[in-house]
Amino acid sequence: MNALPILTAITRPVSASINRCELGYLPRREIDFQKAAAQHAEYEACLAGLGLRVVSLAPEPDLPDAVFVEDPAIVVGEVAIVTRMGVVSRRPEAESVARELARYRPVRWLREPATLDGGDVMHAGSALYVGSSRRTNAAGIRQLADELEPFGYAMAPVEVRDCLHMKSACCYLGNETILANRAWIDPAPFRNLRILDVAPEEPWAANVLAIGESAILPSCFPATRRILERAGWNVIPVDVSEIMKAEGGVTCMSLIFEAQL
Ligand code: CIR
Repeated sequence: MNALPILTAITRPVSASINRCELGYLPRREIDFQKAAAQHAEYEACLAGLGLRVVSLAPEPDLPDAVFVEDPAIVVGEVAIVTRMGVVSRRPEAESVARELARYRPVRWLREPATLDGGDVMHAGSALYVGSSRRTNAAGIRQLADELEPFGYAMAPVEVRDCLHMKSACCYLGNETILANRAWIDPAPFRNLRILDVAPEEPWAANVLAIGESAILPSCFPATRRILERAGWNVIPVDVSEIMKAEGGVTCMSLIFEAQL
């Protein structure tokens, strides 16, 4: 008899070297490692509180961005795709993520000349929106399509500007709805979805992690919180101020998928 699938979140602790992280659009600011680690632990507790099984990978103290496990892989029901990340310094993060994913899915790898970060991929049912960004190139989008279209996923490319990843600009909330900052994306590919706009004074607020009716949102975005609550989401605010200095948000720190173990 098959066990019921369990919503699983792969995470990894903040690296002691996080102050050497990559940055795309933000100026470098000192990150308090202890505080970042504590905020990360709260984030994991929040996932566990929502009923997820949290699988924490071993730390990678010498890989500054290793906490951002969303970027090295895309996981769908049938397969896991290990990406070839857009910055060379991050590519060694993929090996350990792939090893863990191999417990749950067949694993496939993107190859040169593809570059693609998981932060540029948004699932909405069988539609996959993929941002064309400084980190994700046309070969990355094409190889991802070649891997996933045979399983029935439809790939829609999205132009991203002025931010690191597509999911800095828009995230899927469920119920055919996205939260978005339209200044940073071309909204045309989302015409079949309802768009909730972030509060204009909170351009960074679109990176939200929706799990069922709940939405994990950085606590520094109270106006967008009200917008989400009015639309019916149960918002769970988390303080990720130190993580945000590394240009990360709430989706970046986990890889979430259903697993049967
Ligand atoms: C980087 O520049 O790659 C990291 N400092 C931040 C990555 C954030 N990841 C994400 O939004 N998916």
